[in-house]
Amino acid sequence: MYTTEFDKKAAEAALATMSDEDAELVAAFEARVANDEFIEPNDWMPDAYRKTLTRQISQHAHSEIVGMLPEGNWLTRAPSLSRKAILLAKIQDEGGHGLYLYCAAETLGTSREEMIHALHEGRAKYSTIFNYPSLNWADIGVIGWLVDGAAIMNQVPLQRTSYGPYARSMVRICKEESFHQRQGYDLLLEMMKGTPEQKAMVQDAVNRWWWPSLMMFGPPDDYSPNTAQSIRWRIKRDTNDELRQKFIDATVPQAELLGVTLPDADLSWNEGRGHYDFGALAWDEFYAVVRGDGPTAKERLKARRAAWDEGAWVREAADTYAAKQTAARAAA
Ligand code: FAQ
Repeated sequence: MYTTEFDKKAAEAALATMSDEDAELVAAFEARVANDEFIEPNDWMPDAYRKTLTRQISQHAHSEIVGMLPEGNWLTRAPSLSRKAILLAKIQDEGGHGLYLYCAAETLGTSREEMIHALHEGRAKYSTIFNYPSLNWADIGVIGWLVDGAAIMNQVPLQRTSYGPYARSMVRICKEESFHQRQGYDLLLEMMKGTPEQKAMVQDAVNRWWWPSLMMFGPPDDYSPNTAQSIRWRIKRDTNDELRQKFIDATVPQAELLGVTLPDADLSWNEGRGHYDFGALAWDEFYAVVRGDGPTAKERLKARRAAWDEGAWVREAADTYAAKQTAARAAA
């Protein structure tokens, strides 16, 4: 199944049994990747490349779709019409991102339906971040600032990922994520001009979302089974730890401008490294959330399964309409 961990032993075994023709195909493929050419759907590619891309892109698509839920929770309670309109537009953008990404993943040979079933059956992962609850209105600002901020840091380099459809989908997604981050930061700036209670809400939201946002970048490089091969195939352009560090370096000055404290006593500028040092992440918590034990994991999957069931009539109507159109064209 495409959601299983990249199997290095199987890849080695496959290499051992490779014919001369296969070895030539692999060499030509690797030369194209090394030359920064895009690999397109009909091009030859190693099975492991197809498998890990399908895994990553589908996980990314699921994250966008599940990621609509924590913000959707606040749509009916937005404090003004304009904040509601902005939030609605953002959530719709996330839905669009999911759809581009499912399309990109489908070009690798797995149907959207199969991917969605894997999500609903708990076989496919989605980002750990969306298994945390959104408890107050400031969470909406912090999701934009930190969660979209982390997503952008990870996704800007993916505009140069080696698989053409994934790279192209990232161009528009990154533009929209950039707007999302600004709207979140703007919302927080506004709240920080408000009452002591509003400022406390922002600080509380930052305290809860900071560490989970850092976990979005995935496990440390030494414990990341996929990174080395994905960097070699230019699926990933930077490692998990490199992106996490870049995100922290970019975010600390934004926190200072906003007037909030990041909840890490070990956070300090290291002149020698030219980077911020930071405290240890709770990796046990990360792995527990990846396994499906996140605070809102059951609620999220329940909501996604319900949306699928409740949308059955729309899919049936669309299929019936498409069949009628095909029949009409055939009769013409
Ligand atoms: N959560 O070997 P690695 C967003 C899994 S979009 C859950 O390091 P890899 C927009 C990983 O899949 C956010 N699982 O894996 C938005 C792998 O699973 P395996 C999503 C995680 O793939 C904003 C295993 O652990 N973004 O936020 C996580 O090389 C606001 C080992 O890890 C993307 O998906 C995690 N955090 O690197 C929407 C970006 N981290 O092999 C709404 C594209 C790792 O057991 C509101 N993806 N795992 O099946 C990537 O760049 C990569 O897939 C990484 C993980 C960096 C996430």
